Amino acid sequence: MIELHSSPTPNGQKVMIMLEETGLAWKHFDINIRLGEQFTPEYLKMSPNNKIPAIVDTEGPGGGRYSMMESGAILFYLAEKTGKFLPKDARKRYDAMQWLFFQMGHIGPMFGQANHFNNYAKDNIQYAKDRYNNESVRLYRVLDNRLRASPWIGCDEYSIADMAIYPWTKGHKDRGIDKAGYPSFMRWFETMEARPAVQRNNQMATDIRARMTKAAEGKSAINMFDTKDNAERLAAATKA
Ligand SMILES: N[C@@H](CCC(=O)N[C@@H](CS)C(=O)NCC(=O)O)C(=O)O
Repeated sequence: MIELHSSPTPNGQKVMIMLEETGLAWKHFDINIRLGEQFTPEYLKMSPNNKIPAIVDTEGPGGGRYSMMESGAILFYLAEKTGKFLPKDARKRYDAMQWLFFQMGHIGPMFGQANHFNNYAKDNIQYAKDRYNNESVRLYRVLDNRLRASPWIGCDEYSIADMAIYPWTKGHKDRGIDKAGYPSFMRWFETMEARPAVQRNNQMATDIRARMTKAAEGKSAINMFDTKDNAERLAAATKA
């Protein structure tokens, strides 16, 4: 059984999609990052960087529980465990890995910072907004170009690269990304949304979010974006 200790953000959803696609037995354990649950000593044992998602495989390598952080590594682990969604052919496998790393190194960080400076930063910093918004639009162009040459992002097979990228691109309309300007991206996006596992993920993400909101009622939220407080929270939770 795979325990997914997470929240349904894009990084959490990519793992949910993979778990649904593979048919592995799994269970979601809510980690409410707005309440600071990523800083508990128990969670930090699974995810020392205090981020979601983390998994525990109750039948890990060699037998027994095995925990992991970092969503890209988790997708790779689940692909190797099941023999699914990472091609056997070496060239295709390396192609898929390049695009998985592209998501981890570019789409996640740039879209994440754009969201931060557009919606959460306490100061209105135009330079930061422009930098990350421009990068985000550029990355949609990279995706559209790639998908003009390839049916799927990684290679000619559906893979963990597609699963990693899809949840991040759900906000494409807000960025003015449409069929006229990005036809190949939109063809892929619609193909992704037609997959039953992706549809199940989207419904679960809505349900889990509602459950977490309800569980948080009456509790005080942390300011997740205060980096000084976060450093202190981590130090307090891990002091020797
Ligand atoms: N590279 C990490 C990024 C994970 C990440 O940034 N998670 C965010 C939510 S999407 C988080 O846990 N934030 C809580 C915090 O910063 O304290 C991964 O892909 O797993």
